[in-house]
Amino acid sequence: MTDCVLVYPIPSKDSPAKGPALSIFYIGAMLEKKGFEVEYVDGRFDNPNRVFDLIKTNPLCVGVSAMTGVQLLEAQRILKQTKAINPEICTVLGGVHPSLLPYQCINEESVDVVCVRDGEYTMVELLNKLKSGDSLESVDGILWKEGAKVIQNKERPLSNLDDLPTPLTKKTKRYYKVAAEAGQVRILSSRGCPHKCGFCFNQVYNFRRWRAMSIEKFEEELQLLTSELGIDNIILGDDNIGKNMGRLQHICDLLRAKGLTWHTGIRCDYMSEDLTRMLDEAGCRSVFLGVESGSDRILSDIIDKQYQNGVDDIRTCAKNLSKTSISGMYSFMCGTPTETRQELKMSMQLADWIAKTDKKARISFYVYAPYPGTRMYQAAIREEFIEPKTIEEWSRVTLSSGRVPMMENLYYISGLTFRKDKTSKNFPGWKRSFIKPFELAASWRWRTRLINHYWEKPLVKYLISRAALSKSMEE
Ligand code: B12
Repeated sequence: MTDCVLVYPIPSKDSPAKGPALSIFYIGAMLEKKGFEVEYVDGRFDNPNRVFDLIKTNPLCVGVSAMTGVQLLEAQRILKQTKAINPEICTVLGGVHPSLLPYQCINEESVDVVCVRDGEYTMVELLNKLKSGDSLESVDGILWKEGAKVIQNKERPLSNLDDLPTPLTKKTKRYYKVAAEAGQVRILSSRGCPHKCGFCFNQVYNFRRWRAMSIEKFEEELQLLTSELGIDNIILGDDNIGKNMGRLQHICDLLRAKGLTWHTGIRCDYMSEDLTRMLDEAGCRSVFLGVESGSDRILSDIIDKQYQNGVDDIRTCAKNLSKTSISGMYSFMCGTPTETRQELKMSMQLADWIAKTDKKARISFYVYAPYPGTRMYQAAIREEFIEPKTIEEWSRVTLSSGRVPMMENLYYISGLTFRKDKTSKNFPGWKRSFIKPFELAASWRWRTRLINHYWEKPLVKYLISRAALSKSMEE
């Protein structure tokens, strides 16, 4: 009999991400190791009926993962359906969003338990209690309901990564195979980050603590992934891969020895000439860089990015990358609290400079989305952000939909101007002719900075959503 169904609802309607759903696989691997019967559902790949067929087998528990945005609404729908099928099944909501807003989430009628932060040990203890029929009062790291009363148990310390079984198991392998085919297998060598960027979940979720697995454990997991999946390409999904440079060098040695090409995210100020060369020689082919802004004031006073030389650190990074075969994905964030029109123009100027300096640069402008519990959240509320009060309202907070329409315009205009890689994937071959006129118009708008009245936007949005839909149907 199934003890637990773990669900990863579809995270976005138009994202091509096919990476493994580590949020539930880590938990499932621990449950499997402890002898529980686990089934997995990934909303991106499984038949929509699978989750309900599994719920009808009456598992002890249905655990659903959610981050802020689209995934949250889908999570709510599944939890409601679970209760409609069998109100006796214990429903658990976990993930980044419920960890940041546990009280709002536990007040959802269809949620019995909210798991705060890491779920591996919490779920083992919870399932043991459900099996024995005992009270949940001694399970650390949860909020739960006793009748009409909400009870918050003791906080659970963050897990030691060396104690966690690898998320690739016999049952998760089929999802890993999809990721492998798409070149999107992800591995984590550490979690958390010691920096204090005011928009990031890390300051609240990980208490700005960086925790790493030992190099031996990393090597073991890497070996398992490469031998089981036959991959020659991997993504290091750490929040901060460069926190310990000696360790990163060790990781580079391991990746090079395996002949893997790889991708990661890294802070711009870490990208010295030596480090950039080291990554290049070790097979790194792309890095995601949180540039955020071209204004020193925004970087230091609003975000607190902790760059010693402000925007100059970003320029140095772009110059160093331009001498290598690594492609940088430079991510800007517009609409941060107190950002002026002039400062936004500074970001656009920096983007132009990067595009000229580093020919392989890919550049995206996202709209700042205020996430609960973060330092900049209060500043956003002081401006004009209306605090969402329900799961439905939170599900509409995304990185492309601006509170100010002009910001949303910039997301599409910069995308069509600088993300030819994305456009050619979405509109392959002759299909490119549909979007071509809008690409030309967007480049002209970018150059002339005419971003206020973007009358083509509804058409562009329509074409992109159609392209994403037809691509997912083809696949
Ligand atoms: C990979 C990723 C994605 C992928 C996911 C698909 C995939 N699997 O490849 C994609 C690209 C789709 C994605 C999209 C988005 N993402 Co994202 N993403 C991440 C990233 C980088 C890693 C997630 C991960 O695998 N973590 C590792 C696992 C092990 O950690 P975890 O998820 O926290 O899970 C643990 C606990 O939370 C808990 N847990 C999790 N689920 C559950 C469920 C149960 C039942 C229980 C008990 C416990 C539990 O236990 C787990 C194990 O310890 C994170 C950053 C991060 N470090 O988490 C951002 C992050 C999760 N994303 C975020 C967001 C907001 C988004 C968007 C929704 C943004 C938006 N609003 O538009 C978009 C989706 C829309 C779009 N246009 O693309 C935010 C979430 C913030 C928040 N407040 O929720 C993060 C934290 C990034 C950030 N720095 O702010 N994302």
